[in-house]
Formats: sequence, structure tokens, C-alpha cells
Amino acid sequence: MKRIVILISGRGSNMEALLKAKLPCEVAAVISNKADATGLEIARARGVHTAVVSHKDFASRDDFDAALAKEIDRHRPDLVVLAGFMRILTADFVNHYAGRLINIHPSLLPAYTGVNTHERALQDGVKIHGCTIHFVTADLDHGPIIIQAAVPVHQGDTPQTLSARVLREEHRVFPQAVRWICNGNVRLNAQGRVETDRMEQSGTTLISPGLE
Ligand code: NHR
Ligand code: GAR
Repeated sequence: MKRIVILISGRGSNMEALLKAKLPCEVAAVISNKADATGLEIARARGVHTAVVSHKDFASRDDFDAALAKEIDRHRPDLVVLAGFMRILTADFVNHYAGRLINIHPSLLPAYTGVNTHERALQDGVKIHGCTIHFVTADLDHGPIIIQAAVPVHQGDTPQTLSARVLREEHRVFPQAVRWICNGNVRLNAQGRVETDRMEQSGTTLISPGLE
């Protein structure tokens, strides 16, 4: 059975979606950079090993990342999953996990990298928004894309209503991506591109606000 380690910083709803899905892998640990992340309690309640590596205990990003990697590697993971993890990672860290580190990002990348994605999408007036699961590379939020889900932006949306609509989709596509990787149906090839065994598309088009 493949082993995964999940990194969180807060609420942990994506982590919970992974724990609830019947995935073909063992969640060896959930690690947070914040001691008060509510996701830690959710993991503990499900009997998953938890740990905290606080970035505040380290003088530099290099020192924090080295300590984080040491904690992760104790669990010998095949895959490391960023589920709302909010610290930018150094190139050394990212390269150590090349091909076995993925992130969920709340936008249709390459649009809206970084933070406050829903606010910026609303500001721009885009009609379609969504989320992306990608392999993590040193180039922030620009790693090879595994799967995306698109949602319509509604008139009168606030960052809260829009993020809730996106989050529902996050909880669907994230377990799928982890399942594909654990089953060997998706991988990062030597050219740094995503290879997949699943070629067919379900063929639905999202047009927003929709045709008459
Ligand atoms: N690290 C690398 N090298 N590459 C990526 O693609 C990464 C990454 C680390 C995290 C998640 C990411 C996202 O999905 C992620 C992808 C935090 C920030 C950020 O600015 C940016 C992107 C992401 C996560 N963090 C601030 C920092 O100084 C802190 C912000 C805060 O604590 O609220 O690290 O968007
Ligand atoms: C999710 O929407 C995730 O996509 C986003 O933070 C939220 C975490 O929620 N990630 C980022 O913004 C990364 N910069 P969760 O803790 O309930 O999964």
C-alpha cells in the first residue's frame, strides 16, 4: 500500500475529504505548520498520526524546510500532498520530492497564482473560476497540471459564496487525483510533463452565464 503524508495550515476540509474517500493508500501522517490548525483535530479524531512543525521556530525558510522534510521522511511517503498548506517551499525542498509532491490551488491556473484568488477573480469579473491540482515545482503555482474543475461565477457572488462553490469541487477532484497517482494512472515523466492512462474526456462544456 502506498503511503501519503498530508500538509495543512488550517481548516483541513480538503484533508478531511481525502481521509473520507476510500483511497488506495495509507495516510501515514498529517503535518501542520500551525499548532492551532483545526484540521489537526479532525485527523486525530480519525486516528491519523499528527505533527506540528512551526515555521516560527526557525530563523530561515531553509531551516524550516529542512525540519519539515525530516518530519515528513520519518513516514517514508510515496506522495506528499499540500492541502491548504500556506508556506512557500524552497527549491531544495521541492526538488527532494520531485514527482511526488502535489498541491490544490483555488483557481484555474495559470490564472490567479498566490493568495486571495477568489477576491481577484471577482475583481476582474471573470465568468468561470475553479481549482487546480498540480505537481509542485520551484516555480510557484506553475507546476504541471493534473486535473482542474471549473465553476460559474454568479452575479452577486462574494469571495465567501464563490469560494464555497469552488471548495465543493476541490473536495471531488482532490481524492481523484490522489487515487490516480497511487494507482499509477498519472505520473510526472522525465520531461516534467503529466502522463495519464485516462485519455477520454467526459465532454461536458461549462458556458457561463450560459446560452439562451
Ligand atoms: N512552493 C513551491 N516552491 N511551489 C509551489 O507551487 C507551492 C509552494 C508552496 C505552497 C501552495 C500555494 C497555493 O496553492 C504552494 C505551492 C502559500 C503562498 C504564500 O504566499 C503562495 C502559494 C501557495 C501557498 N505564502 C506566504 C509565505 O510567505 C504566507 C502566507 C500566509 O501565511 O498566509 O510563504 O497558492
Ligand atoms: C482551499 O480552498 C485550498 O485550495 C486553499 O486553501 C483552502 C484550504 O482549505 N489553498 C490555498 O489557498 C493555497 N495557497 P482547507 O484547509 O479546508 O482544505
